[in-house]
Amino acid sequence: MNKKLVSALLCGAMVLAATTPVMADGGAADGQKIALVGKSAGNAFFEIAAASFKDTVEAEGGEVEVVYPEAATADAQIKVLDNLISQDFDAICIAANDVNALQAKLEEAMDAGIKVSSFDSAPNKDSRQVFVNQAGTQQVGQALMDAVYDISGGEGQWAILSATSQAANQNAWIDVMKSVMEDEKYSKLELVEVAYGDDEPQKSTDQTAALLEKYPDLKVICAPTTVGIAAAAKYLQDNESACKLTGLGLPSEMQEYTGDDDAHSCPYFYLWDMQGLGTLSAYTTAALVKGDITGALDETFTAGDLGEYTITEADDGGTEVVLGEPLQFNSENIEEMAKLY
Ligand code: RAM
Repeated sequence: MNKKLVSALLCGAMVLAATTPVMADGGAADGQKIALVGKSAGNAFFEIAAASFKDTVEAEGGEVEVVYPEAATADAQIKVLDNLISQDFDAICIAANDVNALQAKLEEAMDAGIKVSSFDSAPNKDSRQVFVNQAGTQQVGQALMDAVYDISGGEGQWAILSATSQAANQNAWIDVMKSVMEDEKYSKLELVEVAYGDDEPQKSTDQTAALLEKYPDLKVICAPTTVGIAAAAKYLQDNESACKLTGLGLPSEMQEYTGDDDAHSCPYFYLWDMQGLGTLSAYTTAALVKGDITGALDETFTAGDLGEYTITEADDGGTEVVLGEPLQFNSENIEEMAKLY
């Protein structure tokens, strides 16, 4: 090599070294290409989780593509998956719009050597290697049922305003609520209807209005969806309804509706650590790609600053990693928490 060429190359290398951001060398996601698939577009819930997921993977040396289906359906997610499988992704982490309908497609992905994890909403146990559960399914269902009991005074009519009728996570929580309700303690509560707002604000508003019209004595609506609860909260509050609300919501979307007095439609509601959900999902997926875990029971791994996690058995017989407990948001903490998510 002649001298001029050597010095040009050296110079280029120096410029590159000076302009390339410092990457965590050998980070937990080093060189990995991961796709994150949400249930639907335009939902702040997925945007918040995706931002933490992306930040985590990038800080650990990998790349993330966040993809949303055209609609909150399994068919629309199958289209997305088809497209992802034809590219060179190391892993897909998905929040499922249906428990069983994605199985063939996710098995195809795994057969093609792509690691498959899920977060928020689990496809069945054969469709994934591991599920990142934001808060135990039982715990969420129990917390919601107890909130309905408490807010209603232990008796009267109540209804559920859910997301889509196929949503894997909402259906799992609703099943737990129904089984908790079999206990004698809840015998004076009557679940009159499970309505579906499809995680669309307008449809959720319309469904809330329809519930109030059909059941004028309705005491409580429980909406285990951030989109549904925000729409119902506004409708009930604007109409000064006597019907109260609880469920799962984002503090930032619920702040103006949360309070113990008549002026607010929602005394309290639940969710979980949203940034933690994105971060834990990222580390879990990266650990699958790295080969640190396979998704089998009792395996352990380190999720950065969140610490060490152990893979446990999920209710559906597959495996999961549980982030933590459901968190309650009420008039005391809503202002602080709304700043976070
Ligand atoms: C909506 C989605 C999501 C669910 C939350 C509580 O944003 O349906 O899957 O986890 O609500």
